[in-house]
Amino acid sequence: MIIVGELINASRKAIGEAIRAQDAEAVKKVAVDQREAGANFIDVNAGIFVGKEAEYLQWLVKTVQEATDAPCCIDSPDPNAIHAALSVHKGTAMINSISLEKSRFDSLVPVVAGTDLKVIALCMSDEGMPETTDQRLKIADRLINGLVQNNVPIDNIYVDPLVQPVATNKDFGIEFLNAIEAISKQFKGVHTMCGLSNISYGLPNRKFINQAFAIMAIAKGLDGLIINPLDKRMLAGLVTAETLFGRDNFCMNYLNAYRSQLFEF
Ligand code: THG
Repeated sequence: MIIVGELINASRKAIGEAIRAQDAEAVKKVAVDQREAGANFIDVNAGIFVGKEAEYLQWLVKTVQEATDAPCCIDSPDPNAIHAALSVHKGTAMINSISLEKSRFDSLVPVVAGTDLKVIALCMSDEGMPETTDQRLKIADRLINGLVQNNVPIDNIYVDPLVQPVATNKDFGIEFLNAIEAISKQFKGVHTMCGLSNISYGLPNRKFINQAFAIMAIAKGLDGLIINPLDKRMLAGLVTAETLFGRDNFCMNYLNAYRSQLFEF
């Protein structure tokens, strides 16, 4: 399971303020806390700063890398901001994300071609956001093939089928879950990744919904999550779900998590 820590996102009030004030210590603390909680990548997102996004994203990458050894997951819909952030990143970053939108695809394929960068392939096209399993599969197929043909190893591709709020359509949960299952089965060796919180948009007690959804997605094969790694209840649920899904020899991960107190709540 790959965990991407989501907390360094300018849409969160404290982070937006820290970026605006160039408060490196505040950002570093959130990076270190997430790394110590088990994050494999630290997501960095400065998307609210129109016109300054590239500059701020570069600053976030530098600041995070001064504080931790974790690589960044560079989160922006703007290829230029991603280019800028990558130019200062040390080691192997994850790009969040490429999609089938033509300008985004054409701009980012040359960046990942023949490299060892990890890349999130977001199921979105110029026709908009997919709603059904089938629409997601068609986009995933074109994205995976396009990347593989450009010498991106399948093991470096993380397909994000795109979570949509279940409050707007009762089938948005199941269509996403079935997409995870179909993608994992049809494209052997590819990874899957998702941000969870959209599923609960507009509903009360969102944490509870996000956790239930994460566990259901793991039971369909999901192996990457963009989450708040400081949420111990969420992490306990994820570790347990992986053990139950057959990904934990001799229940060692479960037992280690129990003993380490990392997952106590
Ligand atoms: N897929 C991919 N990337 C993504 C997403 C995705 N990046 C952004 C987002 N979705 C995941 N990141 C976050 C970061 C922070 C929060 C949610 C998702 C967050 N949300 C608070 C909440 O849900 O209650 C509200 C914000 C706040 O704290 O003020 O913190 O799907 N590839």
